[in-house]
Amino acid sequence: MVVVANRLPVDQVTEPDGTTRYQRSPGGLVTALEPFVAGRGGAWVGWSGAAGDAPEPFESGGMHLVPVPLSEEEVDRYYEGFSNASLWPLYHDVVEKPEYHRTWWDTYVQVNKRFADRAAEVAAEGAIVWVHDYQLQLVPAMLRQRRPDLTIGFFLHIPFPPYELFTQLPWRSAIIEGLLGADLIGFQQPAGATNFVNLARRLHDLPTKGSTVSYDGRTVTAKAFPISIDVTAFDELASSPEVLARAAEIREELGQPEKIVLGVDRLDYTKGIAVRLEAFQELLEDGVIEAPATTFVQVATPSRERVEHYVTMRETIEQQVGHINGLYGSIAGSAVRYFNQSMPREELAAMYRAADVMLVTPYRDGMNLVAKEYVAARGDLGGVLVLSEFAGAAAELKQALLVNPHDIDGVKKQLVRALRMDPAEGAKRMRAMRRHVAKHDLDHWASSFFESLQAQV
Ligand code: ADQ
Repeated sequence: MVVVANRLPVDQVTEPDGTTRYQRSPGGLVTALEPFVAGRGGAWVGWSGAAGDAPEPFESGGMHLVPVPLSEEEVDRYYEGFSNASLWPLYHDVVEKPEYHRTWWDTYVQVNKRFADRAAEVAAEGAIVWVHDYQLQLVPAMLRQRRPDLTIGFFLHIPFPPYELFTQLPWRSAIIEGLLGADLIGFQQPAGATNFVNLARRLHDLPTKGSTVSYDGRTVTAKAFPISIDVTAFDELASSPEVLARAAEIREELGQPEKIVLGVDRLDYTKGIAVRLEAFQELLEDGVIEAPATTFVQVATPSRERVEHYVTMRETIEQQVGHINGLYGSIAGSAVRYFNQSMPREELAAMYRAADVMLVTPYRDGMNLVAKEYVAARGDLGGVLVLSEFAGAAAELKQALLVNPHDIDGVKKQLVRALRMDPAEGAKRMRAMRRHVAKHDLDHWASSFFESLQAQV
C-alpha cells in the first residue's frame, strides 16, 4: 500500500540548536490513513513542506516515508501557481479569477512526474496506490504507464467542476487523461463524479455507463466518498474536563456575552468570511442585535500567504473587522474578536463548546470538516449550526440552518433564527446530525474507499 499526497504526514521541526527533526502532522487525514498504511508495511510519498533538497527515505509511525524534493521555483509554479492560483479557484466555481500560465503548467507536469517516479520505485509488485488531491491529478496515468501491475485509486478533496467551467482550462484533456489512469476516482459529492463522467464522454468521446468510463481496455469508476473526521476522538476531547473548563473560561474572558457566534476557517476566499462579517454588521446596524452582548469570534488560520488573492482578501477582512469594532465596540468589549492564528485542537474544541452559533458560509467547499467537528463537539446537544448549502457537508447535515452565502438577507435571517432558537429544537437538530456523523466517520470513509478499490481488481 502506497499513499501519494502533496505533503508527507510529518512536519519538519527546527530545534533551538538548529538541528531538524520530523514530527507527525496533527491532521485528520494522517490519522485516518496511518492504520491502513502502517498495518500493511506501506509507504507514503510526499513533499516535506520545505524547498530544497529532500532527506533520504526514513521510517516513522510504522510507515516508510519517501520525501519528494521541490525547488523554490517549483514551489512557486507547481504549488502556489498552478495548484493554488489556477486549479483551486477554477474548481471552486471561479469564486476568484484563475490565472493560467504555461510555465506553471510545465512545472506541474514535471513535479507530477517526479511523484510518479518515486511511487513507481517504492510500490511492491501488485501493490495498491492511493493518490490524493488536485496537486497530483496527472500521477495516476503516469504511474500506470510505469507500473501496469498496480491498482490505483485517486481521491479529490475539493469539488470537481462541471463541463462549462472545467473546459476553460487550456490543459483540460491532459488532466482528464491523467485521472483516467486510476481504477477508482473518489469525489466528495455525487455531482463531482457525474461531472467527471460527463467530461470523459463529451471531451474525449469515451463510452460511459452510469458511474463508469471505458478507457484503454479498462473500466474506470467515478464515485462519491464523503470524507469525515474521527468523531469519537473529537467528541471525547470536547467533553473532557479540561476542555469544558476552558470553554467556561472563554465565555468569562469574553465578558460573559449572552450569545457567542463563531467562525473557524483557513483564511481562504472560498470560505465566505466577509459575508459573515457583513451579515453581522448589518444586524448591528439594524439594531436587531447588540455588541458585546452578542460577540462574534472569528478564527482564521494563515494560509497560502504568498498567493496574491490571499494577501488582498486578508486585508479586506482585517479592514472589515476594524470597521465593525470601531463602530460597535465599547470599553466593555469588541463586537468581533478576530484571530489570524492557528489554534491547538483543545482550544478549538473549547471554542466549539462555548459557541452558541457556528457560522460556516463557504461559497463552495468540497466538504468542510469544521461543520462536522462542531457537531462532534456538541455532546451536550447545545449550539446551532448555520451552514452554506454550497458546502459538501450540507448534503449530510440536513438539520443545520442552511443558507445561500450569496444572499445576505437570507444569511441574516438564519443567523437571527439561530440566535433565537428554542433549546429543545436546537437539541433535536443537533441529535439528528450527531447520529449521522457517528455512523459516517473517517474510518468509514477510508474503509469504503479502500474496499471499493480492492473490488475493482
Ligand atoms: P480545507 O479547505 O482546509 O480542506 P476544512 O475541511 O474545513 O477545509 O478543514 C480545515 C481543518 O483545519 C479543520 O480540521 C479545522 O479544525 C482546521 N482549522 C481551521 N482553522 C483552524 C485554526 N485556526 N487553528 C487550527 N486548526 C484550524 C480541504 C477541502 C475541504 C475538505 C477537506 C478534507 O477544501 O472541503 O473538507 O480538504 O477533504
